[in-house]
Amino acid sequence: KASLPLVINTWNFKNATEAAWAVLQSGGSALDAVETGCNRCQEEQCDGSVGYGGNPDESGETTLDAMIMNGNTMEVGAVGDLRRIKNAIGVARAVMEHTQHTMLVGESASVFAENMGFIAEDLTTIKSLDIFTQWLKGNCQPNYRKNVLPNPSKSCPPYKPQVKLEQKKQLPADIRSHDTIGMIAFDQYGHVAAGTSTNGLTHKVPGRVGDSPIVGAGAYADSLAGAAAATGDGDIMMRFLPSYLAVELMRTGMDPSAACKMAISRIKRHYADFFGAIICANLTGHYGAACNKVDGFLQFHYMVSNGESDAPLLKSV
Ligand code: SD4
Repeated sequence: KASLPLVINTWNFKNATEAAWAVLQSGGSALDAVETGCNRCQEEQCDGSVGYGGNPDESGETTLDAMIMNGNTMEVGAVGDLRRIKNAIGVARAVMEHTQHTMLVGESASVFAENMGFIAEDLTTIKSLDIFTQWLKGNCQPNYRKNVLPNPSKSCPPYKPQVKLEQKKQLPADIRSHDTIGMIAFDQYGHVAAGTSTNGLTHKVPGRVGDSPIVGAGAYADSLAGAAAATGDGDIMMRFLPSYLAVELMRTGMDPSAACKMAISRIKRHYADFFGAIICANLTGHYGAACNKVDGFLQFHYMVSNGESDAPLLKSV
């Protein structure tokens, strides 16, 4: 049953849903709800793949990607490869509200954040250091490189090119290492917002930015059509702008579940085994989700709050 207001987010990040819902219940805007919900995950380091201290890159550093979109004004703020600042979605919102720009990246994004009053601190934790050292000690594979490039890490043996088949076989294990929060919210004023926050992929090549801060890929919102957010293998997914596609399909009147499925199958046509999922909702409060089942392995969980029950509902597809 459809009902508004509404909050939906990827994965079973229940505290984030509750935090966002509380904002809407107290008369806050969809934008505030999305920022608050995603920030809750950043603070709780949801699944180790949101916020500080997770998924270190090849050099051992945790870097963050985030975006927020106001579906009424179509303003967007985003940060990619953000370093040393914990509240990535807060910085994304500052980009939206205090600059003429849409996206800032890397070291310069961190300097901007510091100038805006965000505290600079090391995002490395004992856990992320441990993931990094285990990786150095272990197979030390520079993931997410196709081949030929030498491994720059002196402690690692020379990089052995991987064939595509081997990369595919690794997929199920990788699923655990990427669980971005993507959230969409509809408030009582008819405003729609969407946002994401993640620390990306483990052992990524430094400088790598995923789909999460890319408008139309990680998330999209339009108060005249609906909103969507995606999670999964961003290197593949950002090539297809699945969140934009889902919203555009809903604009034509397509049911949200069908729109999500079509956004996933568009990617699947080219990358049958990609890991990814999407959530979306239209202006009447109908929502849906879809994921690519790699060998039937993946069950995608998401959370919904729309006043139909006291606690957020855990859904899966
Ligand atoms: C990325 N899309 O950086 C993110 C990771 C993710 O579920 O969503 N994992 O590619």
